[in-house]
Amino acid sequence: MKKILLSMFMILIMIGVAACGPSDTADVGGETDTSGGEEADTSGGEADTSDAKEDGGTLYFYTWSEYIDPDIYAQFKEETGITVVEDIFGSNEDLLAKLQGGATGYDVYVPSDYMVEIMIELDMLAELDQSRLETIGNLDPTFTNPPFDPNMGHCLPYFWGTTGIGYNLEDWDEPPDSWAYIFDPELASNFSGQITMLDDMREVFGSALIYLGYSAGTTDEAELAEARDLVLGIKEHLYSFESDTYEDLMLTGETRMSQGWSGDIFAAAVEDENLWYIIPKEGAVMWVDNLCISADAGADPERLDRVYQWLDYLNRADIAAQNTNWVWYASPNAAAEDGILEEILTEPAIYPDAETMERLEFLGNVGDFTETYSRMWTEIKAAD
Ligand code: SPD
Repeated sequence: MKKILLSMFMILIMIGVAACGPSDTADVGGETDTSGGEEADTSGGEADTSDAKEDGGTLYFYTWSEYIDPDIYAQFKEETGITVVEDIFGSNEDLLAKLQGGATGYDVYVPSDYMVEIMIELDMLAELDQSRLETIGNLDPTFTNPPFDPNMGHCLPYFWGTTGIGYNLEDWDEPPDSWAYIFDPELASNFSGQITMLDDMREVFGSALIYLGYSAGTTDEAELAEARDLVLGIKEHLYSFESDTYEDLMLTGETRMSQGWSGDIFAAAVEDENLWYIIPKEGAVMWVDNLCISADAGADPERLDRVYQWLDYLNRADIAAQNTNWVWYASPNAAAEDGILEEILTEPAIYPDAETMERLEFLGNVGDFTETYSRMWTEIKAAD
């Protein structure tokens, strides 16, 4: 079963991808301004820090919210003496805008597939020296030659997942099975003011385009305009566009349905078993997020040394399993499988079956057409 799934994934990853922060400037690694970063809490972990290693320096990690078991920071510091400072972005476009706005000092970024391709084109990433990673063999071969980063020339795959619908079982006799529950104004009105969509233009358009029967990475202006109008048609029923705390809003009951990322909803379901997640029947966006080295860290041997220790640590079988069991996303780390919870490995909305995989699509790099996405996204955001 797993083999079929992986070959489906390989086909998707080969055809799908090929087809297709904060705004202030912060020198997070510099001595003058560390405001862009937030030091990870390394004091609350279980690890005994009494005989911790001597100061191994600091590594600046720019990632998505709640995308790592926070205990890992303390464990890593205990083993290496390196302090990891975490900073958060909300979308791939936020990450790029922050860096293009002049932010420097980050050592490792976590962009998704299409953004890796863009960042490589823009010379923002250092090349990956796989010979410096003892754990490189832990990865499932399905993930080691992605078209957005041939032969992992720059990045290591971190987690993968899908963008579907989070809902509350209390509200449904039969689970929702379609994007219509969000995009059909009449159906959405049943939860008016209690629905969130991601604050992420490619994700919002991607889901809308799939619902309309188009490619999630269309470069056809008329199709994109149709998707924009679809979202405008249900905007009055949205609570907000929200990417970082939407699962918390579901936990408090303030919202009842969300366009969301698989692991976020399943991790929330650990706290409230009434929360659940589906991949709609029309299909969904899938993505692979990656650990990538910043170009400036790549030019500094001391920083690079810390970076390889961090990448190797996250890619260790036991740590990757621990991390997966906290974030509830699918792991590309084959060696971690023995340590991953059975309910994660067997959940078809986390590791979809072959039939579902056929309905998944990568967003893809749309090149200069990104400007059209941005313009129409602004029109959505600006509308009353
Ligand atoms: N908690 C945030 C998890 C981030 C998941 N990746 C998003 C991919 C967007 N294309």
